[in-house]
This record gives sequence, C-alpha cells and structure tokens, in this order.
Amino acid sequence: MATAAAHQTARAQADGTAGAGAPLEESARATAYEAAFDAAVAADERIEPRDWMPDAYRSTLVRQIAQHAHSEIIGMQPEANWITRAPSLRRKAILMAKVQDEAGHGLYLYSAAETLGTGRDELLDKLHSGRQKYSSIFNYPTLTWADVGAIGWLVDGAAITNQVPLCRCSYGPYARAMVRVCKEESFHQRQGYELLLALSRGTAEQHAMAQDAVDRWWWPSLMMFGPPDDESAHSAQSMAWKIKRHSNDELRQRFVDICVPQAQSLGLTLPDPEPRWNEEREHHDFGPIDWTEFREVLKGNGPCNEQRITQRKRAHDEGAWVRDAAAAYAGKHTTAGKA
Ligand code: FAQ
Repeated sequence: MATAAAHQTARAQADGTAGAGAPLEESARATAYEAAFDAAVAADERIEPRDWMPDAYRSTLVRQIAQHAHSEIIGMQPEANWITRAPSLRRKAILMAKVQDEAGHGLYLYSAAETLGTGRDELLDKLHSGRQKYSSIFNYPTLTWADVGAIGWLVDGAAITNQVPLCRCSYGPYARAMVRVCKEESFHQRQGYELLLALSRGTAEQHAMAQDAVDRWWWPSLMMFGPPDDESAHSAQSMAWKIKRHSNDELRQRFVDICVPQAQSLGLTLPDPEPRWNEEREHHDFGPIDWTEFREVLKGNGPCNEQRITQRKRAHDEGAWVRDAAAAYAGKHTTAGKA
C-alpha cells in the first residue's frame, strides 16, 4: 500500500497537485508519468483504470482480454451442443450451470476491457469480422458425451493453469476478474474429471469413449498455451509489464506435469508415447506438437471455425431485441429518475 501511495504521489507531483511545487512542463510530465508507471510495475503494484499507462500496454491488454472474453463466449458452443442430450438430469443441470458460468466469464472480461476505454460492441464487431481471435481449442467438434468430460478435465484444466498466474497480472480489473473465474474453472475441471472417471470405470464401450475423447483433445489442449516461446511475438513485452507471469512453454510444461499422474488415476492413457519423467529436468518429456495444425486453425481452417462464427453472429442478431428491450427499460428508469 505504501508503494501505491508513492506511485500516486509521483503523478500528483508531476501535476503540481501534491502541494509541493508547480506542475512540470508537458514533456517532463510525460517522463515522470512513465517513470511512475515503471516503478509501479517493478514494485508489483496494480495499475488501475485511471492511472497513466503506455498506449502499447493498453492495447496489449485490450487484445489479450478481448481474445480471452471471445474464447469464453465461443467456448459455450461445443458443450452447449450436449445439453439436450445429457444422460441424466444431474448431468444436464451441471452442464447448464457450467455453460452459463462461461457466459459470466465473458461478461467480466468484456467489462474489464471497458475499463480500458474499449466497448463491448466494438470488440464483438471485431470478433464477428475476424479481426480478433478466440482460442484455437474451440474450433474442434464435440463428437460424443465423453467430450464434455475431456473439455472439463483438459480444456478447463489448461485454462486454470494459464489463468491462476493472471490473478497476479499488473492490471487490476483483469487480475480481480481472474480470481472468480479461476474458482469457477476449478469446479469445471473437477466435474470433467469426475465425468471421465465414471465413464472410464463403466462398460467397455464407455471406457473406449472416454479414451477416444482424451486422444482427440490432448494435443489441441497443449496448443491452447500458444506458440513455442521462440515464436511468441508478445511474451517478452507482456512479461516485462507483468501482464503474463510465465512463458507459454513454462505453463504448457506445468500442465503436462499435472496431467500425467491424473491420467493414470483416471485409468486412461495420453496419446503420446513419450510422456515420461525426466530426472534431470524434473519434468515430464512430451512428444512434438503439430504446430502446422495450430497455425491452420488460427488461419480459420480448423474443423469448426466457420460454424462457430456463423453461430455466434446468429445468436448476436437474434438477441438484438433483448439488448433493445434492456436499453429501453434502462432508459425509462433513467428518465423516470430524473423527472
Ligand atoms: N488460440 O505472442 P503470443 C477457456 C495468438 S479460456 C488462438 O504467444 P500472447 C475457458 C496470440 O493471440 C481460453 N490464438 O500471444 C473455457 C497472438 O495473436 P495476435 C482462452 C492464439 O497473447 C473453458 C499470436 O498467437 N484463454 O478456455 C493462441 O502473449 C471451457 C502470438 O502468440 C485466454 O485467452 C491460441 N491458443 O499469449 C471456456 C487466456 N495462442 O493477437 C469454455 C488469456 C496464441 O498477435 C469452455 N490469454 N495465439 O493476433 C493468454 O494468456 C495469452 O493471450 C496466450 C497467448 C497465452 C493465449
């Protein structure tokens, strides 16, 4: 807290509002602001919406938060596909709650982006017109009920591994949104694990279905962490700004190390002949990732890219009346309040 005050004091001094001297000239003030920002990041302080920040820091955050928000709402589609076909009322209720949680995560994240001055309409427009990305993982189909378990175990598991460090992101609203998101994702991960365990211990057909789902979702889940470090365009700067706390490869390795023993407990195998413990590295080695497939999915050539965006745009258009009604209702109350 003491350092937070130092950060604010430095800016107040530059503005001449700290009661200690006249405001600095414009160029000196910009330098003082930047120094205060750098000091705040170095001291692990949070940057808040009204604080000065470099334009590139702002645009990097908007890019990452928007992609993250888009992933949450597009990510509703593969699992929502199974709500009407869930095998029991209990499973249906759990799945509905989970898919609804993902919509909530999208809302927190679009709100976090709004604090940076970029509205939801603009971001959705960029998603719909292909100018912004969403996670590659949601361009794969959910072919059987076991895919719901594999998504929970692997996709939510990868999301948590990536997002727990984001709770310590230097930008306050994003970091705070992540705290709640991670709590909910951890419930999602456990429900996926429990679903797969039930199938794995079920009939031979159910076991085979669980194994097939894990075989299909494993490699795309490893791709969620992004390109290898030496090809990651944004990592170095994002880590210097403490937006990202670990590199893509570090988090991918952490995820593999978590999953290998969990797969054994599930009685399932990973579709990789190589995940074995490396005494020297104190990590599991794992086989090569097909980065050509990753790049193709990012270019729009994954199995479901077109379907996902078409469905998203349809949902947006069909929801126009809800947005209009909500705006009219809010407007009526504002007018009534003023009268
Ligand atoms: N898919 O330089 P880097 C979830 C892009 S949430 C698509 O390494 P960065 C919850 C990257 O944007 C899942 N694009 O980039 C859920 C950049 O492109 P650009 C989403 C990818 O940002 C569960 C370019 O490649 N999570 O699953 C991917 O430093 C179940 C170069 O890459 C988040 O978004 C990819 N996998 O690191 C919901 C977490 N990877 O912008 C429903 C927050 C990279 O230059 C059901 N985001 N790219 O055009 C992050 O942590 C980071 O943005 C990374 C990428 C790690 C994803």
